[in-house]
Amino acid sequence: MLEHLWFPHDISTFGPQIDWLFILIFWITVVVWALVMIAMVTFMVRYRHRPGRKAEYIEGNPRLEIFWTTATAVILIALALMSKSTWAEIKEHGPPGQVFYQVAGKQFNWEITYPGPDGKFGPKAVTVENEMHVPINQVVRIELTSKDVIHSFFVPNLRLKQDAVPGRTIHVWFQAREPGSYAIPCAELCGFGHSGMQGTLTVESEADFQKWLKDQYANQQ
Ligand SMILES: [Cu+2]
Repeated sequence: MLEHLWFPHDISTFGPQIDWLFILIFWITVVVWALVMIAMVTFMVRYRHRPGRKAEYIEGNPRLEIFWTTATAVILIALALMSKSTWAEIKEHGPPGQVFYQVAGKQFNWEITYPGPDGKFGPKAVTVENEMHVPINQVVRIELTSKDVIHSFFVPNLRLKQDAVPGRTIHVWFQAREPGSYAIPCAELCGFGHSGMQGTLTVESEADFQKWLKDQYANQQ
């Protein structure tokens, strides 16, 4: 029951790195929150109004201020260094692609274009709305764009989220490790139909994927 309060099931090769960073930042935040709450309650009790006691004027404590500013800076810099390699792998390079798609957000659908049997995004390419099929364990590379406003391509089970921006093509990649059906909601408020903008990612065997793709080519003609 409690698993619904935590992360959706991770099927991405880079998912464990993202989850690890998230949990690390989460617990740092929990500890800081607890310390702030303890300090606040302590001060509320200690400095509460008592008849006859005179208020004191405190000018500040430079040593304490230097301490918490430095501690915050050290935590931020450490987190930046620790997340650098994950960011570089997901957003900058990553492995070479095996399957290539073009995805465009538009009010209020995901348009997924599969290359034609010739492997090109030419006249034989097929465009399907909201249905993304990928072969399992293969590196999928997507050229992501938008036809109207800003959308966000979000696959929670893949730990993948990227804005789709009109006039720009942004590359994203992923490698799905488990077969199944997963939601692709739009994660950027894009208009009145935003809440209903959702595609489906189907991760399946290479044979099932090829069969499905062949059907799409046949439907196109
Ligand atoms: Cu949207």
